[in-house]
Amino acid sequence: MKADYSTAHKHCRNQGGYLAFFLDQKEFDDYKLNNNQEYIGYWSCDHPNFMTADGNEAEFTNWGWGEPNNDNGNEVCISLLPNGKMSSVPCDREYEFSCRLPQLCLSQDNCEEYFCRYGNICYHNDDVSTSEKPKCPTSYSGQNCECGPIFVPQTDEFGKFIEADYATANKICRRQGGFLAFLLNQKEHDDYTSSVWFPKSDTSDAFAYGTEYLGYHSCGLPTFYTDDGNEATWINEIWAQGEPNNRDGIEYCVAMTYWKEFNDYYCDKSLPFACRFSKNCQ
Ligand SMILES: [Ca+2]
Ligand SMILES: [Ca+2]
Repeated sequence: MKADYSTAHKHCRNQGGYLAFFLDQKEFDDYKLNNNQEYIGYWSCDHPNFMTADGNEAEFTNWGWGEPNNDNGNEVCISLLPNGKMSSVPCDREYEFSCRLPQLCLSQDNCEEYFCRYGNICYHNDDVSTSEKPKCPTSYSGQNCECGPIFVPQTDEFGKFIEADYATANKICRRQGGFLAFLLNQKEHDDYTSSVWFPKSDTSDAFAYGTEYLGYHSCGLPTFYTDDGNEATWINEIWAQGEPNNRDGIEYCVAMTYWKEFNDYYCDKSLPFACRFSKNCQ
């Protein structure tokens, strides 16, 4: 099957997995190369840095000579060639692809050589037909997924809000086991806006449209994704009037407005942010 990147990504997400990506050399060596050029699960909001399709910083890459070259400035995706080399490519071409699918695990022991992560799931790159979707939405826990996320504004040791660009903010949350705060519904939005508050002294237009970063990115693709790699759907209920307008063609990230609505926004500003964590419901 051939598809553009967005379609391929969605196909894998519908099975509870991601387009194939590789955490290390071992995973890459285990991967069965295709006879044709294929999409793999990486994209870039800020060349030459790439992230994996689940929103983590890409730590393993195997670039071909001269890559990633970002030809024509729109090579946001990565393809894998039959010789095992990676090259940056546009996302609207049609290539073959494989999914990285989950198997349920209780601990790292159940995963053998693979990784147990995100809600007790082993990830590997085989074509497993017995895959199961994670039981609860991201950051939800409890017997009946009744325990929702908490949102924690990030401060330094003096209690001052940390301000960072999108990629750095994303990384800071990931390193603590959370996500840059994204909101899945009106209730989460209410919880977020009542528990997270970034006081403002400047309400000028330029400022009011970017009060804090939220955990969404498009990287130039036609839809926005939450930072756990799912297509963002509720986001369409909360855009500020006239947004998303993709100003200058590079508003690949999302910020909150002063009026608590969403605005697609530049990724390289310095803004405060909150992280989304699972609650401990023991
Ligand atoms: Ca290229
Ligand atoms: Ca905008």
